[in-house]
Formats: sequence, structure tokens, C-alpha cells
Amino acid sequence: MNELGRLEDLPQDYRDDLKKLNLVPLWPSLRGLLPPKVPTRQTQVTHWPYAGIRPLLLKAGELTPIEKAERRVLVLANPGHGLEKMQASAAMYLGLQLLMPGEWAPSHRHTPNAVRMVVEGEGAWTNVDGEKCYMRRGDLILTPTGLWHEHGHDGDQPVVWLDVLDLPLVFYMEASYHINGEPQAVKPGRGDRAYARGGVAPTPVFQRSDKRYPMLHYPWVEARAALESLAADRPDLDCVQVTYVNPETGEDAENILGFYALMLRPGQTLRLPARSPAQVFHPIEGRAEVSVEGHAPFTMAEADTCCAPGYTAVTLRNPSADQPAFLFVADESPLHRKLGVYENRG
Ligand code: 1HN
Repeated sequence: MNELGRLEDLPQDYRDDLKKLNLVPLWPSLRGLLPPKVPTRQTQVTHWPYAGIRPLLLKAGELTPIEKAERRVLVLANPGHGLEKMQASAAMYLGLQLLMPGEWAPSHRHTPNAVRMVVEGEGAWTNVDGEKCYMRRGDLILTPTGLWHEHGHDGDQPVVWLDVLDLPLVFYMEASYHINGEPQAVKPGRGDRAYARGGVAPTPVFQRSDKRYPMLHYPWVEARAALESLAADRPDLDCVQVTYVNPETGEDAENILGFYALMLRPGQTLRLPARSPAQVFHPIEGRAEVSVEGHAPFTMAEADTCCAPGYTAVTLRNPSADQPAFLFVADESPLHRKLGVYENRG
């Protein structure tokens, strides 16, 4: 590949003339914008152990009342992007949120899409678009773009959940904003009941739901049972994984980020191919050893979170000889597919 001309090769008066007219020569930056074969990624492999974060999050509960925070969150920031950017990858934001008994995080809606994965505690709920979703460990609850949501807590223990948003992308697009609202009345109808069994969908008077988000709450007991059932049905299958989908369309549950639950059989080693989207892993039950190309291996304990850049193979191993491990996975696949840049490099 031939060397391209540098900015310094151009006479200063010419560069000054360009600048005055808001012009920039492309060729000094071309290789940086389009590097050969593999993109430059700022996203670094990053491991956030829950044991280290938990006491700091509970301390935030003492230091900052909910009224002074609205959302009491410690953001899992990827140092490769710079901590102040508060992003885990190019398109993903991660945060651990604490709600104490009796607290209320007021109603709002915003353009970024969010999900929450419940990490610990019981008795907290999210009201999403009038559906009151009580949180239990491992449940996935959607708050898609534009839907009102607020969090409350009727229990007696701290509740913590992992927020996953496409905020970095929506912010980059200059499309990120919020609107505050009134407390939302609870409406009848629960998606987790209406779609409690796979393969059948509610059809009152032959009318299928035309809601864009017919299911907002995916209980862990159901996803876990689906994985157990799949593993039993397909002993030959390496990748025992389910996708959180819109049960009416079968498409990804949200528009931009993808969400999955993965089971590692006892002692299993699973090599995930190098694909273009960045990924996030979070053990719901059990542990996982994580090896990422070019990075020292590490072990994730239950409730830890890690992220890996795109175009990188990831190998996961369940160190337990007799118990399966269950992981929540988030990635940027829906975005990459819609943009036509999705790649699986094997
Ligand atoms: C948000 O609205 C929530 O509603 C959590 O719980 C985290 C991070 C950035 C922007 C909005 C929530 C958020 C957020």
C-alpha cells in the first residue's frame, strides 16, 4: 500500500486557505478512517466484578438520596472510550442502578431504548407503558424508545439491576432527549402472561396484537426453562442460546441492541466466532472463564459484567463440572444487520 500525503506536506498558506472555507483534505486521514481489513476499535475488553461495585453502589444509596439522582446509577465505562464518555462500546451503555425500599424513580420517557436485567433483590417494580413489572433476579424488562417508565420499590431489601441502553449511538445521532411525566396508571394486560407459552399468540376475535412492543417483561424462570429444554432436546448442540424476541413478529425485542440468554453445559467450552458487533456478558447463574483474542483470560463470577469489542472471537468456559452456567448476553447485532455491516468471520 502506498503512503498517502500528510497534512504537513501541504504549504501553510494553502492549509490556511482551506481552513477559512471550512475545508479539509481527505487524503491525510483516509487510512485512519478506512484502516486495512479490520476496523480500529476503541472498545477494550473490560471486566466489571460485581463484588467490587456492590459496596460502592450501596454507599451511593447513603450519599445521594433518590431525589438528587432520579436514577442512582454507577456507569460501567469502558476505558478505551475514555471514562467520561460513559460507554461500554460504540453503541452500548451499561450501568448498575440501585433502588432502596420505599424509593421512587419518577416517570419519564426518552428516545434511547433501554432494558434492565435484574441483579439482586425483590419487591421493586418498573411501570412501563402502564404495565407494572415486578423484578426478580434474571428477569429482562424492556423500556423501548418513547415508552413511559418509572421505578418503585415495595420490598425491604436493596434492589440492583443492570441497565443496557443504546444511548451512545442515539446521542451520537443527536437524537437523545427525555420528557418528564406524571406517575403512570397501571393498565390491565401483562405481556408475560399473554405470551407465557411459546408457539401460541393471543387472538381475541381473530385480531392479533398490533402493539409494537407486545411483551415488556421476560421472566427468568421462562428463559431458563427454555434453555434447559433446548439443552435436553439437542444434546448435540454446542451453543444453547435463546434470543429475546417480539413474540408477534419473531424479530429482535428492540430495534438497535440484541439480547440473549446462553447456557453453558457443565465443563463446556464454547468458542464464539469473530463477528462485527461488540458484546456484553453477564452471568446470571454460575461462573464463566472468558478468553478474548489478545487479552489475558479472566473468570467472571455471578453478577459480574464484561464487554468485548467486535471482530473478535470470544471463548467461554464453564468451570463447574456438575452445574450449568447461565449468561445474559447483549450485542449490537440488530444495528449491524439493519445497517448492512454485519459480519461473521468465523
Ligand atoms: C434511564 O432513563 C434509566 O429509566 C436508567 O432507569 C439509566 C441512563 C442514561 C439515560 C437514561 C431508567 C439511564 C437512563
